[in-house]
Amino acid sequence: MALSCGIVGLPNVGKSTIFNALTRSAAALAANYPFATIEPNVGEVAVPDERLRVLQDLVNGERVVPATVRFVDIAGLVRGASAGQGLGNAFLSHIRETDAIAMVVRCFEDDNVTHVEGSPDPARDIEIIAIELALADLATMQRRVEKLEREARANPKMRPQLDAAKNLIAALELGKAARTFASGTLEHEVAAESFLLTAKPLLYVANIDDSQIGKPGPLVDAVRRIAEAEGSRIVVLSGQIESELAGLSEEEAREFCHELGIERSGLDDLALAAYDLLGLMTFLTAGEKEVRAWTIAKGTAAPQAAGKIHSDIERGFIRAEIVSYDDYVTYKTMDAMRSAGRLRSEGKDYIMEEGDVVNFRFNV
Ligand SMILES: Nc1nc2c(ncn2[C@@H]2O[C@H](COP(=O)(O)OP(=O)(O)O)[C@@H](O)[C@H]2O)c(=O)[nH]1
Ligand SMILES: [Mg+2]
Repeated sequence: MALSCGIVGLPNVGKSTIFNALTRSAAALAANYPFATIEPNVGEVAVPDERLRVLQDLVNGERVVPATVRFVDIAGLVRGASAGQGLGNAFLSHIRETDAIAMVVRCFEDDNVTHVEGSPDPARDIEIIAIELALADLATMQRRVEKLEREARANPKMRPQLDAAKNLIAALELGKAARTFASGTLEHEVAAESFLLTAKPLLYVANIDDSQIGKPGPLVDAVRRIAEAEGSRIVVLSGQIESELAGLSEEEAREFCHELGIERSGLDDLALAAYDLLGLMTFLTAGEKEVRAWTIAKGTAAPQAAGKIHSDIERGFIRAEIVSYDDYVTYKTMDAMRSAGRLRSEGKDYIMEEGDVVNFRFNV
């Protein structure tokens, strides 16, 4: 299963606008690749990668296939969701199925668009969502503690698990997210095993109006302060502008960005940030037929990376011939890379690095 990033937030903050722009621009930019929407609310989005075009020029590649990241548009969460308000637990279970969270925070003012709480207030709006997620996790952990207490009575070895679960409850009651426990701690492990919502990595999306482009107002500052305090990332974009950009050709979009004084679409920033948040990285293949970015989890070994291309390559793996992207661009031809000693031969224990350009050798 591909990892996915859920788009969450209060109703009417621009989640669907951003989701639709993401999937529409992906479809428009890569007409030769079946992106599109998998289900109405699940979309596969291209991860922008300048390196592909550079490699394409070098090897005279016919086409380019970018890496993708999967987004899920989740219906709005309201105050009381954990107690069944709105669609309540159905929303929460949709979030549970995702691997990371992009929380959209409304930073645009528009009297024509109702705000469920009256008017945008990022700190309060973020807190409402955070509290609902924490309350849902509390209920999960309370059931878990009951079970662990029975288990610990029969088997004292379960004691540390039980203690960790109780520590998680104490933290959640203080409004702290489970993700604040560092990886390597037992609390972190128990939280992941329990699929806690607040254990998922999170980034903030500040949805601004066009008047704030290039000069973000106090609402964005409020989101930024919260993100910084938590060590979370923030992406600032305008859902409305992005949905206009998504309908344009690449050329027109570049011109429009130029007029607005922005370098590129905020959606690119979002796709990149989500990719990183999910712990994903890219290796590259460069052939005449196709120059392609492949997605793997950080820390993946060469044979499993090969398996992304085809299970036969993983099964018959002999070695990986690798050049780093930078060397590829510097030396340009295989011969030059080889004589400069930049072409490495790596075995089955090699851990792939970002931007490795790879040719796998395998037995059929
Ligand atoms: N002014 C303004 N309106 C927006 C922006 N983004 C979304 N909207 C509007 O807000 C309303 C709710 O947006 P929607 O994406 O359906 O919100 P969701 O409930 O979070 O999925 C729609 O009428 C959008 O056109 C924005 O950046 N600026
Ligand atoms: Mg929506």
